[in-house]
Amino acid sequence: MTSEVVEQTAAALPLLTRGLRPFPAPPVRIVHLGLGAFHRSHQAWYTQHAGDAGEWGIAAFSGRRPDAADTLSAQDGLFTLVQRSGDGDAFELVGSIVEAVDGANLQRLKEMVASRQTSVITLTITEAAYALDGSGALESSPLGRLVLALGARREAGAAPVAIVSCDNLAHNGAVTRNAVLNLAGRFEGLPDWIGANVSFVSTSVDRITPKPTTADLGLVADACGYLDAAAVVTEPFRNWVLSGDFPAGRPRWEDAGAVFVDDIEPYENRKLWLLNGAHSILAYSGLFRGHRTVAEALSDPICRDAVEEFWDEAARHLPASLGIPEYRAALLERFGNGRIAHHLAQIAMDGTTKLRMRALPVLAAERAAGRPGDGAARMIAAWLAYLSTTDGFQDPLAADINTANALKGSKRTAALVALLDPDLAGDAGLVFRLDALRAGFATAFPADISALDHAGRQGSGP
Ligand code: CS2
Repeated sequence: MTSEVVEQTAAALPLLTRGLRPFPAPPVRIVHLGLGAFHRSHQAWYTQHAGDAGEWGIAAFSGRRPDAADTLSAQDGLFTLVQRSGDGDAFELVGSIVEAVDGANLQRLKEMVASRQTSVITLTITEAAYALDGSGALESSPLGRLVLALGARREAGAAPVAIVSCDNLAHNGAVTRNAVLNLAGRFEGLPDWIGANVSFVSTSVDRITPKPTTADLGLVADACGYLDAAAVVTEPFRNWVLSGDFPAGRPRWEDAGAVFVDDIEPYENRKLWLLNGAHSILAYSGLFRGHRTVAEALSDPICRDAVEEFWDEAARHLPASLGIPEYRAALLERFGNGRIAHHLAQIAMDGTTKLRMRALPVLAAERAAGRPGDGAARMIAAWLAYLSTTDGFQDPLAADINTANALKGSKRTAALVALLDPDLAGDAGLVFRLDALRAGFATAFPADISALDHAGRQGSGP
């Protein structure tokens, strides 16, 4: 459906609001930063499905742009979640977000964070937003704004609160604590107050949620008979593992399937390496080889083989008790759901931040065990191949990538790898190996994959 058709539909259909579809509006006790599609398909869904959902409403603040907040605000926070499986769509109204606010509205953020009712602050601000060097105006970054709002909570004398990072970072609770304390150091006594009053919860989050398209909105209009410009399409699968304290209480998310554990690290690693790592391999190798979506890339044996090889490697460093073969099988099914058009370009963004989390730990573990770590190295090689074909990428280190990209041969490879880890860039053997692995992605789509080795070269045969 084109945007023109959507506009015509808009004229013909009523807008989704709580007036059109009466829906309970629970009191706000959760403040969320980063009002994107993933927040709507994940934390907002879990909160709606908690046994005590009636006590927990969300005030969600948008990120860089006000658009999502404006759209959702016009709908009183209400939106449709389309759960798309291989054989059909299920539509559900989600009403746990009761206030949607422009992220630039610092005054409202301060009020909401300072409120005695607020017990939980959740974050989906993207991985790259945690890498702050401590300089710059606090107003211009989500964590900076959070620190200003925590200052307001201290002044208001409100009770302890939990901050829950829902971004794909290893040790996201500790990473958030460090970043927040670092920024809070600008205010006398604030780090101590945070140390005594703020708990940082670590989580591993999972639900594949592509950026919604105009066609998705048209589908919701057709199926539901209202215009919902904030609808989100997601897969039926969802997972949430959490570890940490909630000093002022929390929704009973466990009723919706969330799991609370003491040691989150194995769960984080399983998700970040197996799901997100595979995503990065598919994104870079897939885009390089002319594919657009995850399902398309997975059907290319060169890309799929690279994923399996990386999984074999990563699995050696994950506890067998986590059911790795079953997890891998489920991932193949999820990635293969061709009805979810998960665009590789969306996953390809912020490569330097993501690869540090997805490829480097497995590479380091393999090398420590005396093996080359080709599976993890191939993920980096795919990124190198992808960067040779485009300058239209988004990355926090985009300027450095462009400088490195202008170099040739192994100098280029080393300069790009240095952006991930300077020590690795000094390893001439690894740089040489990365160039060889990169060449493997250029092999034409093979008619008979059994004739190829992992690098996509014709095998010499028995
Ligand atoms: C993806 C994730 O964009 C990406 O980097 O790997 O957003 C992924 O879809 C989610 O983590 C799934 O839970």
